[in-house]
Amino acid sequence: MSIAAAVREQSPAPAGANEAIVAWVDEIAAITSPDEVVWCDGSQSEWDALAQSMVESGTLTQLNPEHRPHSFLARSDPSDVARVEARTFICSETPEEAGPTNNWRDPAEMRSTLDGLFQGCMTGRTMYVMPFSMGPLGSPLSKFGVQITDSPYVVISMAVMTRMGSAALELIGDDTEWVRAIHSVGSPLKPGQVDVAWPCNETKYISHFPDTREIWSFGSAYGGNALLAKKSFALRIASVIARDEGWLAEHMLIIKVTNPRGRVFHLAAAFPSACGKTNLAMMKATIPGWKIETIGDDIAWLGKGADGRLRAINPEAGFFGVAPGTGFGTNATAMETIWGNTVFTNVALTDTGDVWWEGMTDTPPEHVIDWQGNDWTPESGRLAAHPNARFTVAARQCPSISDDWEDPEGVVIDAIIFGGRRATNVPLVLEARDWEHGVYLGATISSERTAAAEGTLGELRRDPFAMLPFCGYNMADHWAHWLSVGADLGDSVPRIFQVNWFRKGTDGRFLWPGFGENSRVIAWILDRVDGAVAATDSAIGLLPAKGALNIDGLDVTDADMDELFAIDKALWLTETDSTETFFDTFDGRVPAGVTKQLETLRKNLS
Ligand code: OXD
Ligand code: MN
Repeated sequence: MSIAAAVREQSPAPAGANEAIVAWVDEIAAITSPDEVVWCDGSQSEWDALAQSMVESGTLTQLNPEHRPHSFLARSDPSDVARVEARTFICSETPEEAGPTNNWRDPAEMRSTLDGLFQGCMTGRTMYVMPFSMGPLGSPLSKFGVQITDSPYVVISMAVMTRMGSAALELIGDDTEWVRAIHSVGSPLKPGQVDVAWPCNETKYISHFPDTREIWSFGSAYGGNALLAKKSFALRIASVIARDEGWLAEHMLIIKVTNPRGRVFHLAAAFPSACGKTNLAMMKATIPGWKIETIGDDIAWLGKGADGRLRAINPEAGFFGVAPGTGFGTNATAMETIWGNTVFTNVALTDTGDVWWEGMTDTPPEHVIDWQGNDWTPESGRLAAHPNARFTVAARQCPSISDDWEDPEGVVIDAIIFGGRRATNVPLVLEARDWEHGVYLGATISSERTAAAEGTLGELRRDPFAMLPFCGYNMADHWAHWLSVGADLGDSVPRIFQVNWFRKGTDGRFLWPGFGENSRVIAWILDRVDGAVAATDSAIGLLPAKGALNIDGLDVTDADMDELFAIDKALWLTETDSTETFFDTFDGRVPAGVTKQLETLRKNLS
């Protein structure tokens, strides 16, 4: 009997399971040689049993239920703490299809490398099969995937982050497309070998095959490297599917906003990593009468609805949020969300069995166990939580979750926002003149790598559409695709805006208070959509007319307001040169609609 058949005899596929999935699972089991195959049903009892077994094996620590009910702490291997962009590959037929912003590998070469690595890589371990839906079960906008993994930590995380289990499997029929995702920590066990708390491998490959809609991930159990539904499927592979099918898979949060007149809007917003996206997704408005509710904090799938308007769903079911910096002062909603039923990774453990991280409280505890399991005091001179420490929690637990967050038709998007972290040039808020100009704003999103000295431009980290590490095909083609989606939407395209919470004065100080006060900017944006406030044209786009942005009660001087919107033409011209150099890296593939915007900007500035 073949290994695969023997394994199947031990743990048969659920009755009625899609035959193609069953055959594929057998095929992967034959390559990876697990001791056992388990088909996940996504039930609470399955989750609890896995969590309990990881408490027993030392992978998880159960937190004190008095403080944090039904919650756990995982400490990763210190070498496995974040997404590894340098080990993330797009294996399209040609390097041009992947484009200059991706690591390309020849698919045949990569397959041969992976064949070697995956051979027997699950020996001594259990192989879990996780069918899942990205997007609400049964929504016409949802897509299916099946992930195989040998990490129970990945199973309990995927169960929070996606709709995973029997209900998803039942919906995958013979004609349903599904994405194949194979993950291994790459750490086979010899007979009798004692496992470590966080198995992983120094060698890491996060490989994507866009043509066959496949993901192969080896060597890491952390976040986006291992929870393959998230960045790998919902962005890299989905962006290719979206290009082929005429929709958009974007690194965007989605919020619902109600204005004081009771009108409801929906906004999608793209920000590079570490620009406060979760804060905006869960923001409490500081101006009276405005209400913000959460639909998604990281990824949006957008497409033209039957009504001809751009509609969006959040394909995820949970939040994988960065813990450090999250506190009742900065994001009270996130703190309320993680009251319990949460898996924490690489945060500190307090003496009373709760979690702590930098920024959670103003005063640090006197003693904790740090993310590496060592004693820590405020005098230790190092961080108690890893800067990329995370919480994994169900979206439905968020007190600001919107009642339409699982609308199977998606919500109508009224405005799109592009943000970055810019000390110079980019004003607090700017409205695009039209869709093409908006696509230019998306294509030129960037963050300043180094602090700008007075009158200079800091070095720009280009992050077009905040998709730099997440676009599964040539970024310039992604811009062309945005242009064609806009053309297809015609007059019903949403308005596009750019925001920058991080502009600094010549004295190096942040000019804008940020956090909840950003709701004032959201209010201006939606008042524009509502036709309630004026804008003035400028060289770079439409700016709030004097007095149109509500700063009542804010401690921002008139001089700071002027600086927040100042246009230094010389500095802007330097930026257009930098943009041209960036566009040149795409070897003539940047669409004319985008290069034309650069010419217009230069003309306006000179
Ligand atoms: C994330 C990221 O983890 O964008 O969401 O890096
Ligand atoms: Mn993200």
